[in-house]
Amino acid sequence: MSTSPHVVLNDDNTIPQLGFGTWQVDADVAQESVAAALETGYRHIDTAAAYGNEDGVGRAIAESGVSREEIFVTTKLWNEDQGYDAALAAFDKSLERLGTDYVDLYLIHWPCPAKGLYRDSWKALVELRNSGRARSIGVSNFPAPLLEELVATGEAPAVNQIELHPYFPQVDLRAANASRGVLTEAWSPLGQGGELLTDPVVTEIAEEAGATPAQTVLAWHLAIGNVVFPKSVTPDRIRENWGALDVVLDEEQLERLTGLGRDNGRLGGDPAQVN
Ligand code: 1BO
Repeated sequence: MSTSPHVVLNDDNTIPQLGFGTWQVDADVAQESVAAALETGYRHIDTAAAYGNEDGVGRAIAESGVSREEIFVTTKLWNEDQGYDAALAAFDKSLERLGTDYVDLYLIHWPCPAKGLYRDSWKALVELRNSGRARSIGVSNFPAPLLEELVATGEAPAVNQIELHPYFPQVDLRAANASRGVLTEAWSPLGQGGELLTDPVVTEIAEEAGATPAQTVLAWHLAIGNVVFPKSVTPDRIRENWGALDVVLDEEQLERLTGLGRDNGRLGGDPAQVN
C-alpha cells in the first residue's frame, strides 16, 4: 500500500499531503466513503461542522481498525459559531460528533469580515491549540490582508485552505501564504462539474503521463506543494485518486496546467464571506 508524503507545518506537526475530502456528502455516505478511503490507505480526513457529516466520519474512523493516532482529522468552525465563547462551544460539539478527544487541525471556515468576529474566534483557536485539544490551528478562505492580521498577532495559522485548481491556481494567494510560512491546502482540487477533467490540456498531459485526468490534476497539486483532499463516494474513484501518488509530471507539464488559470476561475464559495 502506498503512503502519502507528509508536509511539516509551521508548528512542527506534520500533515499527510494527500487526504480525503467530505464536502457535500451526507453523514451515512461519508461513513462509507471514509471507510473505503481508510481501507485504501488515506490517513488524512477533512470535514467541517457545516458539512453535517462529522458523526459519519467519526463512526468510520472508530470502526476502521486504524488507530486514531494514525489518522489526521481536520474540522472547521462554522460562520454562525464565530466569536470567542461560541467557537469554544462549537469545538466541543464537533469533538462529540467526531467521537474523539482531539482534532489534528481546526480551521475557521470563512473569515466573514462583515461579522468582525474572526479575531475573537482566532483567540479561541489559539486557546484550543494551547490545551492540546486541537493539535494545529488554521484558517480557510482567508485573503492575504486578513491572514496577515492573524500572523501579526504572533500566532500564525498553520494552513490557509482555499479553493484551488488549475482553473483557479491562486498564484498570488499561494505566494502570500508561503511568504508567511502558512501551508496552502486546496479545496475543490479537481474543479467542479467535470469540466476541468475533460479539458484538452489535462487529457493530453494525462495521456503523456500514463495517468487519468484526475490523477494528473492531483499530481500537479502534490508537485507544487499543496495539501489536497479529493472527495469521492465511489470506491474505484477513491482508489484512482490515491494513484496520483505514483504520477510524475515534468516542469513543462506543470506549467501547462498552471497556465489553465482563468480570470473567472472561481467555481464555488461565496466571495462575500471572504472580502
Ligand atoms: C463552500 C465550502 C467550501 C469547502 O469547505
